[in-house]
Amino acid sequence: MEHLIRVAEEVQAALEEARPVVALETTLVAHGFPAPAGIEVGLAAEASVRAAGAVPATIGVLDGRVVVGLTAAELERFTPDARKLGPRDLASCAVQGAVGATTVGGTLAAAAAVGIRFMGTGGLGGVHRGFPTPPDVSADLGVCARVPALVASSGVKSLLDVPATTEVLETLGVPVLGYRVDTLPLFYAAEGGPPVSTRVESAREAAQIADGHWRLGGNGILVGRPPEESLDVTELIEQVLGEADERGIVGQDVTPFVLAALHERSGGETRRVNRDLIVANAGLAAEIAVAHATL
Ligand code: PSU
Ligand code: MN
Repeated sequence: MEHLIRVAEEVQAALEEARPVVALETTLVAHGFPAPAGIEVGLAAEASVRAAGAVPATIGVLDGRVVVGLTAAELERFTPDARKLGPRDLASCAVQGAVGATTVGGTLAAAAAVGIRFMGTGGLGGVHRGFPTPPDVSADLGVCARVPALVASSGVKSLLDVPATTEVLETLGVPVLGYRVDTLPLFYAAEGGPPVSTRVESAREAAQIADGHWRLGGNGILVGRPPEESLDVTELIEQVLGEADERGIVGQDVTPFVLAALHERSGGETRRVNRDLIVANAGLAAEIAVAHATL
């Protein structure tokens, strides 16, 4: 596998000694924030994982290999022209020698290949609103069904159909745990989402449930943690989605367009909340990974 995957020494040592490791994605670094802000967010998420006592493994494709544990200098290469990689794209990108930023699904696929079971991020991909033709359903959901890993998040991407996404997660057998909440956070907003399948009160409880779920043959688990500072941008999101539609913006271009417009019209508020929740979720993923290592 070495010609295809490169695992950083620190990550490899932690995995061999069964110490906690948390995977982090690069799509949010390259495409989630106006460049170069994503780099700072990625580094802050790594620091948050370390502060909670785990080893961060930021994942992306570089120089013909899937890299698990990017250095800070390598992270700087994840600019907006990086490819956005879902699980289907990892091998193609490596073979073609392009720079590839992994989504949640792409990151989990690579993490699973080396035995990492925890990840922190902003929001999971899911079912897009309005059931357009052709439909747009994130590959993140399929990977959650196939891979034994826990993802700490603030729910799913704000522009999605959140109830439809939680229905699909139920169909796929993916537990949706609310971290000290009864409903799945709506990314920027703490309240108003669909009910979670189980509320948990601590990182240890989430780790115990993950352990049980995996022993029973289950795979992905989504943990939803509300943002510290709740922002209601429901109407703004609907307005911006309408504009994207009018302009014929579809597929992978929708998220960057929406995030940029939200940022601009909220006077930078959405970007600040987005950054802070990513950093906090990385820390929660690490707390759960640490608890899991001591079960
Ligand atoms: N949430 C955000 N910004 C993002 C993403 C999620 O607020 O950029 C990214 C994540 O990497 C997620 C991906 O896995 O979007 C899903 O994209 P798609 O719907 O194309 O699968
Ligand atoms: Mn999509």
